[in-house]
Amino acid sequence: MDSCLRRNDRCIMDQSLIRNFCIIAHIDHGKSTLSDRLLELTGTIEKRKMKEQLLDTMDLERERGITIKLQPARMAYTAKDKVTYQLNLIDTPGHVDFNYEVSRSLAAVEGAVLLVDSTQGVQAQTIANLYLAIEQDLMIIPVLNKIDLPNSEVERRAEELMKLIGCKREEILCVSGKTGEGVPELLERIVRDVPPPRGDHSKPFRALIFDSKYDEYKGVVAYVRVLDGIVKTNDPVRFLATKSQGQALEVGYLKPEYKATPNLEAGEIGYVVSGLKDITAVRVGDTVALAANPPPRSSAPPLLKEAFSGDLEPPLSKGEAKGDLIVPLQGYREVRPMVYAGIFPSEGNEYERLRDALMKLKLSDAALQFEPEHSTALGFGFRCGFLGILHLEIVKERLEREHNMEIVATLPSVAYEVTLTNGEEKIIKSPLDFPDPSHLKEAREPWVRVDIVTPSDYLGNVMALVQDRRGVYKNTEYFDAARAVLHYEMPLSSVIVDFHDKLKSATAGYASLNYEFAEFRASNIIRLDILVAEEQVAAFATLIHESEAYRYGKYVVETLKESLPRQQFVVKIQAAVGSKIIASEKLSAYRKDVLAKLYGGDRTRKDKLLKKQKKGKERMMSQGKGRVEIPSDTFIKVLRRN
Ligand SMILES: Nc1nc2c(ncn2[C@@H]2O[C@H](COP(=O)(O)OP(=O)(O)OP(=O)(O)O)[C@@H](O)[C@H]2O)c(=O)[nH]1
Ligand SMILES: [Mg+2]
Repeated sequence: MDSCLRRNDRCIMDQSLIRNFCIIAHIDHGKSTLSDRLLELTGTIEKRKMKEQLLDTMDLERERGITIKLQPARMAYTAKDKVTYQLNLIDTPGHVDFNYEVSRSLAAVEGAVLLVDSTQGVQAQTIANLYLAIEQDLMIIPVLNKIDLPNSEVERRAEELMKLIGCKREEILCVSGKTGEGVPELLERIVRDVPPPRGDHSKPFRALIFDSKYDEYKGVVAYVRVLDGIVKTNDPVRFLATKSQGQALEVGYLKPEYKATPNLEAGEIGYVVSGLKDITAVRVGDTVALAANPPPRSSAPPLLKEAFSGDLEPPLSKGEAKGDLIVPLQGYREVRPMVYAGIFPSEGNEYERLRDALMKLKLSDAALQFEPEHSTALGFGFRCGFLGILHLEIVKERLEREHNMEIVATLPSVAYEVTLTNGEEKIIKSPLDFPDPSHLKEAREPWVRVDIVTPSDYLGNVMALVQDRRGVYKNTEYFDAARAVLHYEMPLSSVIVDFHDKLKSATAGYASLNYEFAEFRASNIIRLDILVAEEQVAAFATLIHESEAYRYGKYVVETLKESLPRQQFVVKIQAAVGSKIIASEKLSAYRKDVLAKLYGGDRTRKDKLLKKQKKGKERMMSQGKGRVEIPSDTFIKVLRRN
């Protein structure tokens, strides 16, 4: 690149030639496809190597057609002014469950391309992600996409965008990620409008870790945004919060594959291979500095604060680096999981392997949380926190695919706060930890603020659905007569499992949903147990609002009846609250036809065979074989609640 200045014999990247930006949007509005065109137009990827949604690098992303992880890519772009710029793009996911990826990406850049599908208009995550970008004080470039489609409504959607961000019509670009129309203009706009980074080359090196990854060959790789200074290959580095030391065995940028460079400098986005074997040494949100530059003694690195998805502190470029002393950047607050579920190895002796797999996975999935848990039925495993059901499914699949683990996941549940009669306060993440009602003074459940964007025609349906889920109406805002945003407060437990599906079917697929944590509120929570063949299935125990226990109990019992394989004996399936059975079904026995080979003969021979079969079954039951193995896909079926 011809953008290298020389100072003190060092090659210095002129920051005025760097542009760092994200693409943010509602799910499926075309972020990854637009990224393809940017990579293509800038010649970053050769035509013959181009494939659709190239930045969706995980198999799972390609199979499902959704982005799960943020993905940086560097491009060199020679603009109309004949100057070559370094563009650092980060493609982000649109699904609400991967929202933490978006907020971490936003902290690494100066600008955001806000993409809106011109056939769909502004949706719930358009608004949510826009607010995240505004909180970070980013330059926003509004773009309407998919203008090649016949049902694209550019002017109407432009009105929506103008209303949402208060921009002028001429500021909105119109593009097609499919055909590439309008994309050259977008590149020019990025160069013109996204502010260049303002780091200081002369200060000691410090960089924010916005993502990390476990690479089989390289070990732990940190994705960084350099704030100040420079790091060169083989420089000794230290991680301020974890206090670990390593060596920058390799530094470079992503294209999106690794491209090693001699150094990384102020303003750039790239990666540092730490050379550390310990997976816990590198943490997202931490600051990496040179080992020669210790933090000031008076201000030990602050612990990263607790927080909620999306709600994050800016990566303060305000933090001062005084002399040789490095002040840690104010990393990310940790995410607040929305749902918890137990994850256990199918084979009891695989606990250690599961722990190792979870730790490696956490490096590339910062929103995942876990702590050890023991269950009498399932043995040693982990209680894991997720941002939603899709997140849970993805983690489960990644454990199976990338780490070759066979696992059982318990029913997901939200966390509750309880106050015991002795005044003790507890957070309950597993139904089995819920206190006996006689010790319980108060239980509180999490509530969320919910935004639903819907065509006005379906307002009635949406309202009925939310009411059915204990929702509390707040207010409505209109984009125009035909589309509105409804604001509600709802218990999180009513939202996480199947609310999105139900909302889609109530609105012919048109409504979209976003939610964020509000607070814990006092609630009548009870524990519902499921018994199969009179034995409690720990993995099915669930905490639920009293008013929903009957309906839910009945649902689980019926689903189990449909999906459990038949046994050689009659299986009772029951839902119970304490000792009270509130729903019950019987799964009839699978009968081996012992008379099949019998032809002719008299009644006594038949009776004899049947008697023998009955005896056999009795003996089996008395030997404790009346137990029912529950296949893991049955758990998933119950969980899906279709
Ligand atoms: N006709 C047309 N289709 C498009 C355009 N852009 C994207 N698509 C299609 O829209 C679908 C979603 O595109 P993606 O690029 O995966 O969308 P995304 O925003 O990255 O999705 P997530 O990352 O999962 O949020 C794909 O089927 C694309 O082929 C466009 O400009 N025109
Ligand atoms: Mg995508």
